[in-house]
Amino acid sequence: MILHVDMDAFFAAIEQRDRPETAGRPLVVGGNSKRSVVATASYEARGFGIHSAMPMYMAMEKCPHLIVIPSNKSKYAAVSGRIMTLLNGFTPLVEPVSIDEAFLDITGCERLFGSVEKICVAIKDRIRQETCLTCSIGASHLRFLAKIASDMDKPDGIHIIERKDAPEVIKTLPIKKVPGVGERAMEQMKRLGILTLGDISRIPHPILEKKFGKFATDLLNFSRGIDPSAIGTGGPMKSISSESTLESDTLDMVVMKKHLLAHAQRVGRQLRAKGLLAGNVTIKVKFSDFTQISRQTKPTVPICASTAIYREACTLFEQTAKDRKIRLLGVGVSSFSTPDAPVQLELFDNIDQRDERWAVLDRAVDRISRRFGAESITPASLKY
Ligand code: TTP
Ligand code: MG
Repeated sequence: MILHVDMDAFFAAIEQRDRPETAGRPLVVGGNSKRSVVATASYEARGFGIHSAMPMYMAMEKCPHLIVIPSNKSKYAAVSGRIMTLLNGFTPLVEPVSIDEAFLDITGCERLFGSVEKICVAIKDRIRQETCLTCSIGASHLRFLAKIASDMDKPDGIHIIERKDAPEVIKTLPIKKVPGVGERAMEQMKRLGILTLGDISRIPHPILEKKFGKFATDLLNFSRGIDPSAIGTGGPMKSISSESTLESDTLDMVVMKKHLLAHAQRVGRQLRAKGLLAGNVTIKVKFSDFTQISRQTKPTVPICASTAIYREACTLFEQTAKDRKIRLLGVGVSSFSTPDAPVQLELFDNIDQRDERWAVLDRAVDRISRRFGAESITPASLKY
């Protein structure tokens, strides 16, 4: 049995806990400048139609007495760490997937606790005692259904999808609830007449594959009640990203590339600090009308140099709409491997002298950054 534990209104709940006078009141976490967005909203604020990623000015319009608290990431990360440690007390098979959620494989624990429901209650009690926070838990024999289930009785809920009920849940599950189905996929799904996960089984595999690539196999498996992904305990990190809202919406390529470079550097620094290589580079672009796209590419070999990440990000960026004003830019990396993996040979076979020099430069810059702070050393100009 797999559990998915997801904290309720995580950042906002921590701030409400630490400021008792705000309990039960509409509160959001985020910057309070005109261009900030809401990181998350308390459930009281959600009652006013406020949600994550909403521009702050819009949130304030919807609720004039809204309490706005600046984000304190290190505090939230510390709480997250405590929660993950505590979950490890229930089973060693814990896979943290973001700052406020984790999968747990509790197969075999039922004998100790009595039933799945009792384990869920015990976990919720333990988290409440330790952190004074609530969470919601979903349970299913399938990982993807556990994630969907944790959202079904939010906040402070437990939702168990029994094995015998899974086929009916799958048949009627709105396709947008399936993890991995974003806005772009939704459009394609609509065109194919797919409204529920059950509808997937009607579509021939080659058509699904043409439209959704590798994801087609997951979709087909999910629709048949198969989810072979095990709970990975390798650690929380699946991707590293950095993004920011620009000071004003812009069409200026130089400004945008400066931002891409800054993000590529931040991401590269974190990647190298963890001794990892990235097999995927992603950019995220939000336009002035708030529509958003993300694009990804696979470098020919896994990379970790900031310049290489920047080059990939720039190529992706140049392929996207350049004639629309841009509001937000981000760069991310994923598909990690370590230099010890077999890919190493290929990596060094392919590396050219220029990349080697960049690697030396990166190492020097990383040393300076560690000593004097992340922003202490930045490039003076752009080559592009
Ligand atoms: P979520 O689990 O998506 O949201 P939540 O915990 O605030 O609310 P819910 O009860 O619906 O689970 O995200 C966890 C935290 O991640 C959230 O508290 C703040 C942060 N976050 C952002 O900073 N920006 C975002 O756009 C989202 C969705 C989350
Ligand atoms: Mg949450």
